[in-house]
Amino acid sequence: MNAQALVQTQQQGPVLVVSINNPPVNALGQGVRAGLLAAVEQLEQDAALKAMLIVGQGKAFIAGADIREFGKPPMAPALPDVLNRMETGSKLVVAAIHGPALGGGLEVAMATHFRVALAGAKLGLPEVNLGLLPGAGGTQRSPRLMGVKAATELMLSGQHLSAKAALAAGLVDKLAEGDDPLVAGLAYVNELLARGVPPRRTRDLAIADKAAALAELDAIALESVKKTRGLFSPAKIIECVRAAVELPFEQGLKRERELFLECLNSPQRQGLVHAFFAERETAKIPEAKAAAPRALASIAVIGGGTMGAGITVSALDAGLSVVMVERDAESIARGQKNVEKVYDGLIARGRMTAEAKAATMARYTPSTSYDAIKHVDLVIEAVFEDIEVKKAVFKELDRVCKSGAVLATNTSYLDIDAIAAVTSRPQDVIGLHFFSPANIMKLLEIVVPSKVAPDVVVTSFELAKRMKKVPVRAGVCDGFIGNRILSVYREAANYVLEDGASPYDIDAAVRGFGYPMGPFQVSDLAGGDIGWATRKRKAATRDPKARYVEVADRIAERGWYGQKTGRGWYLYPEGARTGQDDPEVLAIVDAERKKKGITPRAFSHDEIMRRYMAAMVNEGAKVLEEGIALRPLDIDVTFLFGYGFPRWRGGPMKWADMQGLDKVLADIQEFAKEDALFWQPAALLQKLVAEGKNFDSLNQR
Ligand code: 3H9
Repeated sequence: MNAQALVQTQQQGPVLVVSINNPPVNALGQGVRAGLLAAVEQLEQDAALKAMLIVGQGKAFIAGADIREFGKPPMAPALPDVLNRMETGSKLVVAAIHGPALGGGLEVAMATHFRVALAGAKLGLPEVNLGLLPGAGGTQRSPRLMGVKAATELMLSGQHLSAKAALAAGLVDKLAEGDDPLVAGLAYVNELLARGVPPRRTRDLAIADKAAALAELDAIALESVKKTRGLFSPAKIIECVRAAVELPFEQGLKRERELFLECLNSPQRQGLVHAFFAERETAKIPEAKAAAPRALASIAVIGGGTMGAGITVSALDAGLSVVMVERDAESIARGQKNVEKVYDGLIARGRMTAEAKAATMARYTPSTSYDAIKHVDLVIEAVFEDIEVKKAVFKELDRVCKSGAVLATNTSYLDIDAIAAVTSRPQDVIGLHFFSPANIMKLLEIVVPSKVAPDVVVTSFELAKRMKKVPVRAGVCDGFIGNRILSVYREAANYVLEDGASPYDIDAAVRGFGYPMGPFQVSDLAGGDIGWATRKRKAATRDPKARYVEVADRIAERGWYGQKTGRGWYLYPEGARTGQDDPEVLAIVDAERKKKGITPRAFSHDEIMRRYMAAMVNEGAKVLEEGIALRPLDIDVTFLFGYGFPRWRGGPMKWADMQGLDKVLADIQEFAKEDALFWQPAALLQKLVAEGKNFDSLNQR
């Protein structure tokens, strides 16, 4: 046996044990496919062998096709061919599954003749998350094993099934005790051999009651169109299952291949695969090479408002102990209530038991005294967004916290260097920008001020990992990565508004691009008073030569803050969850245009988006140029996880690459003819275009 080989074979009596050895997750790269095919041939040719057992080494059975190969020229042997050869062979083939058996990995298992799973196995066909469909027979074999409805739902949702659920669904034949797939698998193969069980080929299984199956599929298709708006592969998955019902197996496979290639060549696949790797890449930061995390068992949260409570829930859910500090008895009681409200909601929806809540709350300590946090490893300040208030808190933290405690501020805009400067230990001070609701939103901007120690940065990434957040490293500037870029493309939207588009047109264009909501809807949801306060704060430093659109101020001055006040950009009559267009808002917009002598013109959705995206990408390039973001992918991940950017477009910088940076730059240069101050092209963007490079060339992978 060659210990280095990607596929290792070993004879155990009459059984050929085939062990996949391609860390970290045994992806089915070309070498693995070739090794598997060679093993199948060996099985056929060696008369002493009666059966084959497939197992995975390490933590996974097989996590699917090697995603890094997508978009590169195909390399033989193709997985569907390997699996067809294996399934139609004359001898018994069995899979013993532990850990993930996903995508192509589950397709391998479904093409074997029998499957045993260990506790901890995770089975699924998540190709849809990558803009794909199961392309190695998965769409044809899963309906034959599980039934049309369950198989289609598994493929459309991308969800993973536990071993127990997979047994109930018919995906596996047996559950086994223990944690060694080799032991469990050999026992099962030998039992099958002893009983003289012949190969049972999935392709030969019938789909029961085809008419009923097609009716079920129609119903699923109707639902799916609504749920997967804008996505390409779900409809293709449904088409494949239809082929599984209507066509003989081989023809169904052919149809699956055609549709798989359509998905593989789609821009959505490119965007989604980029998102997959980018979200795993952001945790790779320079500090990790030089430092280890500090101890992290107990934390304190200063402030029990919506943000403080959300952070507290995230920390409790991560298994940490939390001391929450508020200024008086009434405030701390409210803070505790805010935390309990989250858990009570889970209990009401049957997603938590009262006992589990009690056990979680046992790690929560409310206090009105800073002395209660002397012992904690990390503090997150989440008080009112005002630099003087925050500085006062940090002076207190500096006084009471133990030496080496990490002192973090949850701010969206403020200068963290200035906050660190009021303490005697700026090396311990960092920014942790959570997004609301903090217990749900995955993004965490980790904002690195100039004097912070590397191990504080690493500890913050460790906290993010424990909280199951997606961390992005950002530098200090007004708004960091996300809000800084937001403020610029939001302004571009205001210009389009003042020049002729209605807020409702702009929102529709942005939704048409794939966002769940447009910017004016978001403003109504967040509360128009928040943006108004920011604008007032920035008024003193605003460049008097810069164009400023006052429409939002006119709306806010009327007390129309959005959903919470019943009207904002939209009207929300009693009980309405979605807003209605408001003619009075249109009149306000019109009056502002008249005041400035602007004759409104028409904007197509395409032009609205060209401006919106050009502003986003241009500011993104400036953020990179200044080192505020480490790599373009950090900007992409910020927008995917914090700002509703459609995942299938991969993020704004990936979107720009896919458009062609020369096109984006040409747009910016064209818009600059109207307003050269706002539309100053980023030097980095110009440089990349001149060198014929794209943003991805800066994603050192
Ligand atoms: C498919 O199968 C198509 C077929 O139907 C058709 C064929 C014709 N390939 O997530 P982690 C890397 S489509 C290459 O941090 P975890 C990952 O990038 C595929 N690399 O660990 C990371 O690298 P690094 C369908 C992969 O324990 C490292 O492994 N399958 C692949 O939190 C560890 O990953 C899927 O969509 C891959 N397939 O989670 C499954 N998978 O260390 C995708 C992972 O350099 N994978 N890597 O950053 C997953 O869902 C999770 O990785 C898994 C482990 C649950 C397996």
